[in-house]
Amino acid sequence: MLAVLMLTMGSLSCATRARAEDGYDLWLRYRLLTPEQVKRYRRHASELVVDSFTPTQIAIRKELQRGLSGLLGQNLRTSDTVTGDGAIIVGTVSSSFIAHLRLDTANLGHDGYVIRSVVADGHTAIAIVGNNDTGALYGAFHFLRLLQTGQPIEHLDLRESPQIKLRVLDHWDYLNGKVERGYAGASMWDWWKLPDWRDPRYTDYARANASIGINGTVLNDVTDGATILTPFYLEKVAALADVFRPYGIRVYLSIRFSAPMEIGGLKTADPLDSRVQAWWRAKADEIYKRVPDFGGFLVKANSEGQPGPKDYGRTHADGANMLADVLAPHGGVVMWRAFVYSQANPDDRAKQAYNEFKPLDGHFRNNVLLQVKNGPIDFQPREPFHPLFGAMPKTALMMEFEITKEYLGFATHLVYLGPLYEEVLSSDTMSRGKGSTVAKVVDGSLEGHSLTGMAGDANIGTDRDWCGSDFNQANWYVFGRMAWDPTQSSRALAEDWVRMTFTNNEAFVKSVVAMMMGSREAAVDYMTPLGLLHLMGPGHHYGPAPWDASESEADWRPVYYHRADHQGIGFDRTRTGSNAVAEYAPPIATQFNDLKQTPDQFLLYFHHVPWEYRMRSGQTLWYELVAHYTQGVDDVKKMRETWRHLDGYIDDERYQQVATFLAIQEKEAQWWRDACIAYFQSVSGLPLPVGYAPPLHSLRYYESLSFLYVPGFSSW
Ligand code: BDP
Repeated sequence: MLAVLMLTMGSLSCATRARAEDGYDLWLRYRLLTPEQVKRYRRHASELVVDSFTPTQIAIRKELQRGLSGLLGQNLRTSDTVTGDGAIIVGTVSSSFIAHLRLDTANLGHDGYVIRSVVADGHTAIAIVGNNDTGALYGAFHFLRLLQTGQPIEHLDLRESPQIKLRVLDHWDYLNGKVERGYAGASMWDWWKLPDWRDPRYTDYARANASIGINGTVLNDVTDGATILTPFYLEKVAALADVFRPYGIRVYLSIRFSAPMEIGGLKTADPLDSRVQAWWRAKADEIYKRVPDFGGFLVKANSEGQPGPKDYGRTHADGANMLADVLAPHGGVVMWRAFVYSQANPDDRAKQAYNEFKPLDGHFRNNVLLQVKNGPIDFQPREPFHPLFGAMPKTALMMEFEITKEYLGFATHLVYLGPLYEEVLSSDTMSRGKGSTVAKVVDGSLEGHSLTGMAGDANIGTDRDWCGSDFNQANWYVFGRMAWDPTQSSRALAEDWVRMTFTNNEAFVKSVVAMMMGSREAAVDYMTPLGLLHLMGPGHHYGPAPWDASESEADWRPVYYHRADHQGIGFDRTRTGSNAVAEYAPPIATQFNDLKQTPDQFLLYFHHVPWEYRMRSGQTLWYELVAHYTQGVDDVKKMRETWRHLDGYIDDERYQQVATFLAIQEKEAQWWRDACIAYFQSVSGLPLPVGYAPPLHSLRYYESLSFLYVPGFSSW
C-alpha cells in the first residue's frame, strides 16, 4: 500500500513539481493558492479601500497588492470608498472613514489591531484596523497569513496586540563585513555603498520583520568598537533607519563603553566624569538629529574583555544610568547586557551574573532594560532558565535568545528553536508563587513593568536564503512571533511557518511539523544530554571536544563544565557544591538541590553523579548517557527518513538542499555521539552497555581533529 502511494506521489510529483525556489522569499512567498481556495477567497478580496498616504500606509498597500495578486492571481483595484461586496478596508482608528464603522478598538494598546468582517455602505467588507499605522501594517500581514495558511475568512473577528514592547533583532555584524557566529554569509549591511545605495534587500528584510512583529534592529555586534558612532557611519545608519521606518522598525546601535576615549579624545570613560557625560550627551544629540526615532544603545560592558564602568570602580548601574540619562530626553533606551562574568572570579560562572546584578535591583533608570540570556551559562542546547528572571522585581528584564545556531550545528543541522524558547518562557520562576513564569517576567505583567523587551541574536546574512538554510528561517520566524506573544505554542507557530514556507499539503505539514518539534531534543541528545553543556570545540564551537582543556580561560573549557572523573560526572551546584541552586526561588532551589527531584534533563547541570547511579528508568547513569547519545543519532536518521518520503511535495531545489543538510547532520551527530562516548568511556573505564555500537574511531582520532577557518569565529 505504502509502495503504491509512493509511486503515485512520485509520478504526480514529476507532473506538478513546483517551480524552482531559492528561499529568498522566506515565508512571504505568496504563491497561487489552489483553485478552490482562490474561488473562496476572491469573494472577500475584490477591492482595497484606503484613505491615507503615509509611508507606512503605502507599504501596507503594496504588501496587500503583492500578496493578494500572488495568492489569488488577480490584481486588486484600489479606491477610497466601498463600491461593492468584498472590499478590504485598511487604516487606523484615527481615520474618519474607519471611525464610521464603529469598531471596538478600545484597549488595543500600541501597535494592536483588529481584523473584522463588517458591513460598510451596505456591502460586506473586511476591516483591518490598527491603533496606529504600524498596527494596521501588522494587521495586513496577519490577514495575508490567514490566506497563506488556508484559514476561513468568512466571519472574522480577530484582535491582537503585542505583549512585549521592544521586539528586537541583535545583529552581531562587524563594520568589516564579518558576522560573529554568523553562518549565512557576510553582513548584509553594505557600509561602503551606503548611504547612497539602499539595497532592495533592506526593504525585504524590513517586510519580513514587520510580518512577524519585530520592531527594532541593533545593526552591529556588541564588540564592534566605537567607529560606528563617527559621523561617517552615522550617515549610513540614518539611511538604513529611513528604509526601515515605514515598517515600524527602529534602529539601535551597540556601543563601546570606551568610545569617549577612542573617538572623543578623552582620557577616561568614567561614567561619573562630567566631560564623559557631556561627550555622550552631545553624541546622543547628534544621533537624534540624524535619526529622530533612534531606539537607543545596546551595551556589553565588563564582560569577555570589553571595557565598562567597573574599570573605574563604578557599578553597572552607574554605567547604564549615565547612558540612559543622555537618551531619556529623546525617548531612547539602554539595553544593558547581564552576560557578565570574569575569569578573575573563581566562583562558578553560572552564579556570577546574578551576584553582580541582583544587588543593583532598583538602581537602574526607568529607560534601562537589563538584557538577560535565557540561561545562566551561554545559549547552550539546554540550560535551566536564568536565575535573574524573578530575582530583580524592580528592574525591567529583557530576554535574549540566540537565533543563530552557534551551539546547535551552525547552518546545516535542522534544529527548530521554538521548543527551546517555549521551554524557557514557560518555566516557572516561583518568584511570586506558582505561575510566575519567565514569560510573565519578560512581558512585565508579573511586576507591573511597562518597558518590556525580547532580543534575538540574528541568523541573517548575505546568503540568498538569508539564514544559511531553509529551516533556519523558522528560527527567525518563531522568535518574532514569540516576542509578540511569549505564551504562544511553538508547535502552532511551526505549522504556520511550514504552510507559508512550503505548502499547505496536510501530509507534508504533519510530517514536517513533527520533525521540527523533535529536532531540538535530538540535538540535545547527540550533543549534550542529561544536563551536560559546553562540550563544543574550543573557540569556534564546531563539533565535540569534551576532552578539551586548551582554552586560556578555565570556564571556556569543556572539562570545567562536565567534571567527569573515574567516579562520576557533572557539576555540583547543590548547597554542598557551588550552591548555584540558592539563586532560584526556595521551592525551585529545593527541587534542584535534591538529586532525586532534579529532572533528568538538568541532572548533570546541578549534580556530580556516580556513573553507576540508578536513574528513574532503573538503568545506570552510564547506560542512560550512552542511550541518549545513540537516541540523538537515531532521531536524525528518522528525520532523514521522513524527508525521503516527502520528495515531490515541494520544489526540487529546496528539497535537495534539505536532504543534503540532513545527511551532514547525521554524519555530524554520529561524530558527536562517538567522540563523546569514546571520551567519557576513557574516563569512566566502563564497558559499553550491551547492544550499543562502539565508536567508529578511536578517541585519539577524535582528539586529533582540528579545524581552521570555521565560519562565524571572529578570531580568524
Ligand atoms: C558567546 C559567543 C560570543 C559572544 C558572547 C556574547 O561565543 O561570540 O560574544 O556569547 O553573547 O556565546 O557576548
